[in-house]
Amino acid sequence: MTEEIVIKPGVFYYPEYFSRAVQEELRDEILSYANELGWFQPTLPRWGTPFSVKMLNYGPLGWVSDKSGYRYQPTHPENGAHWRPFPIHISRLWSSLNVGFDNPEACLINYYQMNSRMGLHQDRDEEDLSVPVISISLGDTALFRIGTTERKGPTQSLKLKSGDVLVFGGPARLNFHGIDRIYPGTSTLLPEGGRINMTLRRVTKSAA
Ligand code: MD3
Ligand code: FE
Repeated sequence: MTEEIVIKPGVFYYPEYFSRAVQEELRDEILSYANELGWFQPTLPRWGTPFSVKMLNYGPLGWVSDKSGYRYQPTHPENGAHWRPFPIHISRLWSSLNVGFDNPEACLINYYQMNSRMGLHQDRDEEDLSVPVISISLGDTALFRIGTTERKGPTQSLKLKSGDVLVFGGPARLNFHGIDRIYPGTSTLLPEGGRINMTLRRVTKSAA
């Protein structure tokens, strides 16, 4: 097993959880998937301003955002295709980390180019906020920031590298968080550079 570092209550960090070989398998799967379906461009509800991040999902439900709002749905918002099932290493991660809840239903893939950012936000579009969210980083290093349940609360920064895994649960599940910047040229994993983040989520109530 890999090292487990407790960042704060509810936040567990597993540096370089995935080997280079597994990272390459995940990369190849994601790039072939994006080649088939195309990334979608999420936009802010109401205004329609595009995010700087492109997205895709695996699993029965995927997170999408457009002019009508944020929601989970089984299909790609721009072409109606159903999301692919979870890659095996992703399903295995949930059971290996003994999350202790029903299986995840969504895996959101965020693709960051070198100038992409993600502002401080909370993840609260899921029905069951007692279930943790698991994040996997691939490609260039990112400066990640995590705060408290209040927007103005103190924050901590962490550099996320390719292969790192983070778990957010319990008291940290509703903490504000975001990506301040991507460090270009810090990884050779992605042929065009940038960073891919995957987040595994339970969307509906978990019985367990
Ligand atoms: C802390 N993604 O997709 S992953 C997101 O790197 C998102 O792409 C970032 O925030 C990224 O919503 C950060 C780490 C993460 C994910 C979910 C969390 C941190 C979290 C939920 C609660 C608290
Ligand atoms: Fe988030």
